[in-house]
Amino acid sequence: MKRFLAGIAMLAAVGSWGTANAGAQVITSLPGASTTGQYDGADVVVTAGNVVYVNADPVAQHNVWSDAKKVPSCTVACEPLFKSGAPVSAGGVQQFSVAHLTPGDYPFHCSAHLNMKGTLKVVQ
Ligand SMILES: [Cu+2]
Repeated sequence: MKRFLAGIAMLAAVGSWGTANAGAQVITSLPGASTTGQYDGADVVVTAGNVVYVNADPVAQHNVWSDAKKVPSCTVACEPLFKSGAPVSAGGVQQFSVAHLTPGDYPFHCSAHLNMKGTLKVVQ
């Protein structure tokens, strides 16, 4: 609960609960995400820097992993280009850096629910 409140505080700080806007730097999954296959705001626009992932789904554990791998030719147990961490339960808040990404579109998914998809749009 403490972590969930921290997530709420972060969302309040950036002035956005839900739809991610430029500068919000927050990806959220809402209740039923593993069924809908969606994060809240399939396209999340961020500037290079830190991104916060908040799991607001009371039912399932989720996370954010890039579809692209760190080593493109990797085929087994590949490290994603960016990831929030292992799937976290409701209230889980994770932070990860996208400072190494150049502007562009980066599709991501939940490592526990491969149907959950979104796109991180990195802008300058
Ligand atoms: Cu998931």
